[in-house]
Amino acid sequence: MSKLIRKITEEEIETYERDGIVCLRGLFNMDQVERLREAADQSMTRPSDMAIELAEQLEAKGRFFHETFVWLGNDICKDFVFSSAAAEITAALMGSDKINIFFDQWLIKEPGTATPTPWHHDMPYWPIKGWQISTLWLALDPVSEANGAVEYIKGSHKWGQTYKPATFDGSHDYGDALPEVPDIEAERDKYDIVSFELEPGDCTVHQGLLVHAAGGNSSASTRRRAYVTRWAGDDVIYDLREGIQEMPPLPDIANGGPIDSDLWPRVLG
Ligand SMILES: O=C(O)CCC(=O)C(=O)O
Repeated sequence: MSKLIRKITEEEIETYERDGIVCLRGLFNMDQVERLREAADQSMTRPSDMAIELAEQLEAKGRFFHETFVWLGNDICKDFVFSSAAAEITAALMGSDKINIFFDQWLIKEPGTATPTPWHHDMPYWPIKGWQISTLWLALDPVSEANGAVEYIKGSHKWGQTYKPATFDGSHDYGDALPEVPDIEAERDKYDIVSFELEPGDCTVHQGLLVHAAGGNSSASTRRRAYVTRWAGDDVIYDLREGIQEMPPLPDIANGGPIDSDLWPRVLG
């Protein structure tokens, strides 16, 4: 039975395909938001091995909390991954029958955290290949430019270029095989940059090659808690190679084949 409270429209699908980013409002309710806020508190007080304190590592003020693969150890997140509308939303946008959860993630910037998220795109960090890869960025607080709304360059998923991953905290060496992301800040006018003011329960979905970044949280008291889920569709295959993001132990599956595994289970299809 569908978990969607309404259909994803043709216009939303077209926007996602054309721009690589679409904003969807009100598809998650406050009950879900409250539960995820509770899960965020649990993670922030008892972080897993996959947590990183990014501001602390940079010796910067505030707190930029980052944790991946939360659902593996948190029942609220596991329930969201398997029982919310998120998989159906991304299936509709990507035109995919099958959906695997790739991973989930906290990206939480507390008030007074100047640390930006650098311009980057997601695919080069990950040991997977394909077009049907998307991220659902769910706001658990009101989000505006002041507290770190994500900015996206419309259409950059179709530039036909893959860039070297930008290290968020300088702890990982991704090698020199790929070119650096252009200095977008120096020439912002050249790009079609979009961002969204969000209410709790609103989300954006972006394609895995879309170039994006975020400022710090300069607000005095508005937290910026985001619960981010990464989803893989029909055409995604395992692509184990040098220099990928740190992950839990990787599954024993054939390189070049489907990613179905305990780490990346099917949620739909
Ligand atoms: O939330 C942020 O600061 C960055 C978001 C991001 O990089 C992503 O969702 O892939």
